[in-house]
Amino acid sequence: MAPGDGTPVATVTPKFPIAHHAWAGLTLDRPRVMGILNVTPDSFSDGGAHADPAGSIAAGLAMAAAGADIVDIGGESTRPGAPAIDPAEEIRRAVPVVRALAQAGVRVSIDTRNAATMAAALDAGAAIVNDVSALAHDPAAAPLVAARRVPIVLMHMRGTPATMATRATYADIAAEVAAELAARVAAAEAAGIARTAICLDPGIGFAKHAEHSIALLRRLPELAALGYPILVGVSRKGFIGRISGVAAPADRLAGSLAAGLFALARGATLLRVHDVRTTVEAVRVWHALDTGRGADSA
Ligand code: HH2
Repeated sequence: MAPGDGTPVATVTPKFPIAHHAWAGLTLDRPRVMGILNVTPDSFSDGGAHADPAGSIAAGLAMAAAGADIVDIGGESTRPGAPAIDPAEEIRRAVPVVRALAQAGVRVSIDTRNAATMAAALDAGAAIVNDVSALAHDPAAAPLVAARRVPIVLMHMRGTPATMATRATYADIAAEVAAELAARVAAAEAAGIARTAICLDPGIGFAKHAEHSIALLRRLPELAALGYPILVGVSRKGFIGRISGVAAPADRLAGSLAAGLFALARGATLLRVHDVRTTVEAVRVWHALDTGRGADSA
């Protein structure tokens, strides 16, 4: 299906009455919000904003207070073309922030492709691993996640952030992404990771041009049909800039909300976002309308 060809999107049915098992200690009977905390100098939308640990810790606490269910801490930028960094540097950036937020009672995920960083973050109190390579980058990662029995986000990507732009060729994007994610699920389960530990992510913007991200979001029900909770990260991404004409990533909140709510209506259960407070408000209203259960249940 070509994007923008006027093909109707998949039928929408309220999905939150259909309960998933809990994931990462979160019941999935309502949408959940993951706040993005990049402790990097070069992330695409907030690089350098949280360069010192004290500022990062304060920002993470503010996200939790604003209603984030998870705070996702990343010490390596995965923007298109970004170079890989040494895990020791990633650990140096991320782990003090992980430790402080975990000690404050925040549910923390560590956004990394490196097993050494996963181990250090888990030791410091992280509760979830978020791997944009779906455990393909580091052969030590899957055994580690299995041994630690922690929840894991398996995200779809091809190649590496440095090479992924050259791999964005699809004949049938939803079928190919579903098959490639299913292969990563099989590898994870073969390594001993429990089915209930797994959450899937379409990897919006990773080895995907704008038209691919749009087509994949429209066909998200086909990924949800794999039977795992779905996390979607659309916040401030390039396709939103392309559609809305907003060049500066930090100014893409309106488009990010529109795309996030669209994803929730088509099978996503968790949203990974920069703007936590506004997203939580929007999600509460959307959920009350979707279920008809009223504001008190949101
Ligand atoms: N997107 C980014 C990084 N990590 N993890 C998951 N599960 N899903 C995503 O869509 C995703 C992710 C890229 O966004 P950001 O963290 O804002 O920027 P950068 O990679 O430049 O740090």
